[in-house]
Amino acid sequence: MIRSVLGLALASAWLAGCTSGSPTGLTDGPHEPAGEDGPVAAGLGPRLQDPPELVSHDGVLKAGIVVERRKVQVGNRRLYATTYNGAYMPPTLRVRPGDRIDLTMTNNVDQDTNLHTHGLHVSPRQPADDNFIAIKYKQSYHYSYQLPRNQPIGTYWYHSHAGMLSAPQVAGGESGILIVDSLHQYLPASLGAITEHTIALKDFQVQGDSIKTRRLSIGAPTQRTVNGQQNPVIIIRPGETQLWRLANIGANIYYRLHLPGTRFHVIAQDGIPVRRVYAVDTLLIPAGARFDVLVQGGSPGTTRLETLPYNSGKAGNKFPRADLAAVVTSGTPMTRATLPTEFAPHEDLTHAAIAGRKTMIYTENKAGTKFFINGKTYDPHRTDFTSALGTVEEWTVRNDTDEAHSFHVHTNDMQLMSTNGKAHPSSHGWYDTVNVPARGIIVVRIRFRDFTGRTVLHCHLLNHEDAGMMSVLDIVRPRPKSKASPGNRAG
Ligand SMILES: [Cu+2]
Repeated sequence: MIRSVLGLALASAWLAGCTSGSPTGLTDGPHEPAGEDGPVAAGLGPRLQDPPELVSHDGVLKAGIVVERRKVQVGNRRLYATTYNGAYMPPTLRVRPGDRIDLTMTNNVDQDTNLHTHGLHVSPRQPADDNFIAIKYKQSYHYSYQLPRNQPIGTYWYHSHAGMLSAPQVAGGESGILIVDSLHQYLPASLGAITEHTIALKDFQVQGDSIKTRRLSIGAPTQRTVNGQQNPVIIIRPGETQLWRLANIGANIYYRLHLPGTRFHVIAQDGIPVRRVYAVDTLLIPAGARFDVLVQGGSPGTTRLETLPYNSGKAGNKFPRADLAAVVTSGTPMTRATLPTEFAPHEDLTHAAIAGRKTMIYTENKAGTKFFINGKTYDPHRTDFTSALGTVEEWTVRNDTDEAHSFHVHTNDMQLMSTNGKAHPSSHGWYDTVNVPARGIIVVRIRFRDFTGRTVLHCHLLNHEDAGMMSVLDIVRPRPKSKASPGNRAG
């Protein structure tokens, strides 16, 4: 039932015999070329291990996810974690548009849980992406997610969305990567054999012999990992182009990614391919967000993939700089590929007819213990917003607090129109998780496609979500217009 790809065995072989080490003291001096199976340069950590994969076959991915508390390898330590299938970094689910995911989740932890397929355009109703489900201790739930043919292609993730318990469960380990294939269809033929890496960012705090899950403080020192490894080594040849799937699948913190000497060429955001590729030196990645990027190897040497300091505001947190991975450029140089510019087609809602407008106002109490949308904390039994299937709405999210939050909506992606009044380029406008700066305003547009049902929108700093910053959205069939009205689309 559970299949894993050959890459796992290879990656495990890499780890054997490698000692974990700190990259502190790295120099930019010459390194021994690291061939396909040669050792990584002395003093560096283990080679980056992509997570094992469960891959769909003949249109179906059958998977079992068991939630259990176990002592596992987490970075350079062994700690108790709430694991999926016994690992801090669980298998990547790899599917294609139109596939069905049949997934049985079994809960062996004495706390309700459930599963959210973050970013997937699937039904918010049972047995699919219904985040109101509570899987009790020792019970199983059979999820079945039918991906539509128009499911955008890129990097997604799955995680616990348990009521008021998302932060402790995701921080404890309950998150993994989900990939919709294949971005290759948009890449030029010269990049057909491109090396691809998942760079899943998870962080943990420690309490005794466990990952800390209770009374989590967003600003407390935290250990950042990549695919569950501490400072792994990524190897790239001079001139080589690689596809990196950058995904912040932790509970609460921000990353501001930087790779000295190289730019990130963004080809997809939150699993949605961009219309036009753009290049940046740094990428702000709020909790929950993903960027698929192309990077190109420079001159031989070693550098660091790092997160730069980020200050989320007076009432927020100062996240310090940290090393994430060592990037070793070595081996036979390759001819630098010309990167694509025009990438994938996507709808632009700039000139769409707007059927409704809504405003969501973020506030919080002084103590930072309660968080509100339009003055209310989350109540799963209350419906806060209603939208009609098939229509486009414009939403304004106003952050009346002195710290950054993020805005995430389930079921449908959104086009970011502006941040703080500054228009956002429509050539790369689509997201499922958008940062909302302290005292800032974002405007987004959403088309409600394909699915009706109750779903949610919320801040994806999960401490905030658990403390109230979440609302229920009901997507309903539009009221039938009079018979004389032409063009009334049946929902
Ligand atoms: Cu928040």
